[in-house]
Amino acid sequence: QRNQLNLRFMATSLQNLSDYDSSNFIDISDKRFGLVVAEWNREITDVLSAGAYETLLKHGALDKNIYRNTVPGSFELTLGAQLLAQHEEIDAVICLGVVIQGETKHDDYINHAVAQGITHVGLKYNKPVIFGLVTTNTLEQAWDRAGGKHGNKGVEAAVAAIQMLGF
Ligand code: DLZ
Repeated sequence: QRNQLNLRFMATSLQNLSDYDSSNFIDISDKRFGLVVAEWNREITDVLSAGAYETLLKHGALDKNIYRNTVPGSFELTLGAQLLAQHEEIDAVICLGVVIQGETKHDDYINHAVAQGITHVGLKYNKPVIFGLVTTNTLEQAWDRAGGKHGNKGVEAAVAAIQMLGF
């Protein structure tokens, strides 16, 4: 049984962020999405943003219903999410950022603040607010999750939003 558990863990930990099953997706052609994208590590967050945007379009969202906004860094994702989520016409918010570990614990503080903050926003407005934060030790690991060997976290975040709209 232990081996089975280990195998299951490995399968989960190696899951490609861009692999998903869309067979039970709802119609999202009338849904409005807010994207909040951190400008810190912008080359990477642009790729996450493109992944999320293209995934929404691929599954039926209309370009005019996707509102993309930037914030300076990941710490500001929470307020950006709230400013979008408070609008009744927004159905789901997708937060995208890249936080790389440095010499200090800044990454821990930012990651925890964003996780708690956007959880709060989602519960306050009763709508999906998705945690599309890449949190890695190195830039290379971040690129691996932005169109690299582990897929694209932006794609995963968009899929999570669609799935939660169908909940
Ligand atoms: C200050 C800072 C640092 C050191 N590192 C990152 C990072 O890796 N990723 C990121 O998105 N933002 C970082 N920031 C900026 C903070 O998120 C925030 O924008 C500033 O502290 C201003 O509140």
